[in-house]
Amino acid sequence: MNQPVTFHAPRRATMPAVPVRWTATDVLELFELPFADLLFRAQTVHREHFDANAIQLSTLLSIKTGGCPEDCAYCPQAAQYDTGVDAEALMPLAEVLEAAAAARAAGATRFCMGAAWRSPKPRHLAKVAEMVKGVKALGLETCVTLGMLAPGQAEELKDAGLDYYNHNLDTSPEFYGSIITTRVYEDRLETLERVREAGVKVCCGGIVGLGESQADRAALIAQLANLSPAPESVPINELVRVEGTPRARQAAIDPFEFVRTIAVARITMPTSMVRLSAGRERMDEALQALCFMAGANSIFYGDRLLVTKNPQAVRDRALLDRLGMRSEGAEALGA
Ligand code: SAM
Ligand code: DTB
Ligand code: SF4
Repeated sequence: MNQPVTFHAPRRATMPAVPVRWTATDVLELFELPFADLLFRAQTVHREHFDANAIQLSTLLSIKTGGCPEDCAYCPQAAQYDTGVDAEALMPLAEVLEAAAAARAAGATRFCMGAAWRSPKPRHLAKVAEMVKGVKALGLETCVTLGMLAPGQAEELKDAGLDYYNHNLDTSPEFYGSIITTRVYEDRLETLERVREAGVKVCCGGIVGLGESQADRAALIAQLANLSPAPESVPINELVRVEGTPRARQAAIDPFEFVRTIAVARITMPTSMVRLSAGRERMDEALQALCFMAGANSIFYGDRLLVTKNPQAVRDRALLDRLGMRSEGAEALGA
């Protein structure tokens, strides 16, 4: 990594209308740049497309917790791991709307509802559609993450007013089988296609620190960047190591490597929102500031992610304030 690295531009198409394709090797070359050069490139790209001092705030709510039949090795909500997370029923509409109103009052602009399902049943989807309608009526952007979608389900959500569907690729195609065996990469890509075809915006990212190699991280970013178009939102999660999951004892990733992943996502997906997602609870403020300098321009905001902790909202507001950064919904910052 100390060797000077020649950067090869991605194989740009000659016709401007054809989107840029990134090979995993192109992306790996970005990862291998000296840290300061990589950050400079990421910042340059970031400032071409965004206000570098603005951060978007999304609040998460687990509307259906635990008892999931899938075997994602990182997930505290998988029924087969003993993590102390009990299976609950789908949350009543009124409770969801109460949480959404509180999130809006605290300054969030997007409300993301997550369910621990492999895929939603039709009767469940109808209830989630009601939640989407209600949250949208509060003036918030809406996002849901419900697992794999069957034909027609993305359209049903779109009709209810859904803005974004979150469905992560999580890791590289090559490493995927070591993390999840109950569904394949193709399944994930198929759901993403259904979401796109329904006219719902795509929120799709991954997890860093699962034990994958740098080449795997590069391959994940290449997969995301080559989606056509690239996802509008790209959550980059650091693994939250939860007792009882197969990845509970995973060694933590080098913090600079995490920052590199953010920077590479920013460079390869210049107009996407890149979200510094799970894992902030264990990051100090300097590291989070580096992530913002690398091009992250969104965070999960609120004291909880789905079932694990997130930094307290009051601390996040203080951090943004110290950095002279503004959030969308900044008028609520003093609240
Ligand atoms: N069940 C649905 C699915 O898997 O698509 C939706 C909810 S699932 C919890 C949403 C995402 O949360 C996963 O794709 C994964 O990227 C992320 N996630 C879950 N557990 C995590 C953990 N321990 N650390 C970091 N990210 C995690
Ligand atoms: C995403 O990429 N990260 C969020 C959201 N999309 C749904 C979930 C993070 C979950 C972290 C562990 C937990 O609290 O369950
Ligand atoms: Fe289930 Fe989603 Fe957790 Fe996988 S990540 S076990 S699909 S809730």
